[in-house]
Amino acid sequence: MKRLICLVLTLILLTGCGKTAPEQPEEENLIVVGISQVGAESDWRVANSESMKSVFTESRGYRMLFEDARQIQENQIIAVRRFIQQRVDYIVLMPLSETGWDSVLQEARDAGIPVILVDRMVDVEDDSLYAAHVGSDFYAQGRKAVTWIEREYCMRAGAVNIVHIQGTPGSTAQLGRTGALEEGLAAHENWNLLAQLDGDFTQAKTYEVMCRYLDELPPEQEIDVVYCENDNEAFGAIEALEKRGYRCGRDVNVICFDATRNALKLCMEGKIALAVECNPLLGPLVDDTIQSIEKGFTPQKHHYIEEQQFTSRNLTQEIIDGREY
Ligand code: GYE
Repeated sequence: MKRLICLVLTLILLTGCGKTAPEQPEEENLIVVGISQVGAESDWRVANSESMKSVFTESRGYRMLFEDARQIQENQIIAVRRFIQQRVDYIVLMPLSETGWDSVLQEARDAGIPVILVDRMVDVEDDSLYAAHVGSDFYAQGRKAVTWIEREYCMRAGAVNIVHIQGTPGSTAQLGRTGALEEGLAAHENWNLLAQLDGDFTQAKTYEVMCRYLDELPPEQEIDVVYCENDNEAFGAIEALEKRGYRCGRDVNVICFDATRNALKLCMEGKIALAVECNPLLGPLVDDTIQSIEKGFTPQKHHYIEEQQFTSRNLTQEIIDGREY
């Protein structure tokens, strides 16, 4: 009898009889998404990764494979190849820099795996190597900053002295933001580029290069604007400037991109003059793109999100408290 009960119980378990409908999709129905992230160099990047992780969950029908390349493009190429071998359904790639992607994207295409680019772009001859791109217009962001400088210094007859701290060389965010500033410099005779430094989008590197630069600067040299290509560079620059006695918001106007919560706080305090928004919450848009491909549609090739800009004039505590990142 005992044996019989055991057998019946086993059969019930095996056939799933008596079970309520599973809440989660069956393992084999999950859409497998391989994500190759640049790294964790900035607050923006961390928020971007969180956004992906909150969307690509099993309860939402996904299995996510997440690889952090630690700011090394070669690691991303290896990750993409691994995803191809694992026969994932989609590859989501946040490319470190624009060049060097042709062969690995070709391999993904040969394997029939759609690649969705997030945040930055790739510079490839054949744009059918990726299915879609979701991100920001970095040149437009740079234009906002340049327009702000033009307005702020429109009455200045003498030089406007600018220190430019660049992001990771060759990345779309660097190219677009740098491109806009360089155009501004060319268009205004009195804009004087004091230095162009590589901050690699990190606080630590910017602090280091900025300290070194300020140490070599003649004491009488004025700095009007420090154009930082992201928030974390601004944090490092402010630290270095204040250490050398500069008053940010009075002697020097610090500009940054991203506008994450910590930058907005500094903006409200007046230490950051302008924070141009760059929205990292791209997970839901990537999800929409995948869902439309699943339904047999061709997704929009480029999806740029609308963004704003902040100064102490339009910022409120409410905006800061409501900031998700
Ligand atoms: O501005 C910066 C990051 O590509 C938009 O990369 C991204 C940039 C962002 O590390 O903080």
